[in-house]
Amino acid sequence: MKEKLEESKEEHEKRMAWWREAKFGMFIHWGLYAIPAGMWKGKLIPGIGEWIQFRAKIPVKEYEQLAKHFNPVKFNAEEWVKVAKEAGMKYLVITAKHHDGFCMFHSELTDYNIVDATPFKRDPMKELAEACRKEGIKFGFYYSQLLDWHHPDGAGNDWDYDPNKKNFTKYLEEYVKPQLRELLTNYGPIAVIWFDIYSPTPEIARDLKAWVRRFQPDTIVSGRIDPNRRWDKGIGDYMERGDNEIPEHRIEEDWETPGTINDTWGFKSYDHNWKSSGVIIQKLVDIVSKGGNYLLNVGPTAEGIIPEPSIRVLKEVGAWLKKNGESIYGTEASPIITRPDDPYKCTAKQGKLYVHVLAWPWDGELEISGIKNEVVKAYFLADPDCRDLKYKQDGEEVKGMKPLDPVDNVVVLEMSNEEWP
Ligand code: JFZ
Repeated sequence: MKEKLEESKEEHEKRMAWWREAKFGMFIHWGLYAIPAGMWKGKLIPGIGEWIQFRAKIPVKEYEQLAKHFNPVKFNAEEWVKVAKEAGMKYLVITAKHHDGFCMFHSELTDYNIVDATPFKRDPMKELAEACRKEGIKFGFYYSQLLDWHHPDGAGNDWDYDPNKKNFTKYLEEYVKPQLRELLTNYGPIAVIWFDIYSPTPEIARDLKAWVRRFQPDTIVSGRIDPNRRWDKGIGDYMERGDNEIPEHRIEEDWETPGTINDTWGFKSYDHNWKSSGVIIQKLVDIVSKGGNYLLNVGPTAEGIIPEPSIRVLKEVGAWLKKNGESIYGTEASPIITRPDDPYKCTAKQGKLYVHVLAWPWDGELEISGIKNEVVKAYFLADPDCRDLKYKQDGEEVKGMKPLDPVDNVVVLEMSNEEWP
């Protein structure tokens, strides 16, 4: 049966309010693929870790065996949620079912789930939902609605199943929808359902969205519910960018960049290409200055541990946010147009312009243009005493300020009145 959906702009605005304030969330890719961790039968399998079954064309019967060995005894929901909270993240989205089809939650629809098929026998989604509620972090599920390499009628696995014999409608009606019902009724309030690449048709996308609304009208639906990659308003509640992709300019519509700290989503034992916390902070600032959110991934191990290099980076980002969070959370995109090679990016709140100086000019003096108001005070946001920074204003130009921090010196310019920005 097809769901009907009509909803007002007000309902949409209300649903998006927390998300627009939040700016920064934790993505978690966790599943059976954490066991091979990028290696199959002694071979390094190139590409992102969670795609190993596809890349190595592992037969379902073989891949399934991994479940018997999945026993993440070191998993601790409270610890994970604390890592997110300490990092300054406001929401958490975790893979309930990725493309490999293995369910990381207890499902009545299949035994291929963490409670029934593994020695672990616990439902980590229950524990995480609970821990998030306790810590005030919004909780959401990633759910692969199109690709399912395990289900005979799901898309993507043509090495085990004949694509001509697949019945996608059956998979959708008798599997995907009932599973979404489980996710939306057994785990308390669900902040986001993060559908991924891509619903086959606009009709199916709309139907899935209405199905989500039926159980939890406040749940935000990701942009990849749309049939195609799109950079305009589609069927989802916001636009999802490509992985790690940041647009060149400010975008008015709500959008999010999903990002990795190294080069994989699911854990890979030999991916050590970690971005530094400085790079992550600058990406966060870039994204927020253009009006977007940053959903930053961690890929826990098969033992249930978030890799130490990720934790270190997240701690450092969190420490920076503790001092400079005012310039991120609840801000608006930059009222000033900056070019990619400008040494600063901006965010704004009423009467305040936050100038994130990403690379202090070599001559040591910062010059900002496009200031359409009189500046009455300048100071570093990280300075608890808000000591005055020296500057000169000449029309729309503010010049002469000197640096403090090697990564991002957030300078606050307070305006004489609140009409701009
Ligand atoms: C998808 C998944 O296939 C992948 O495993 C991971 O979960 C990631 C977050 O999302 O991969 C994509 C989807 C879209 C683009 C790139 C990778 N894109 O639009 O550029």
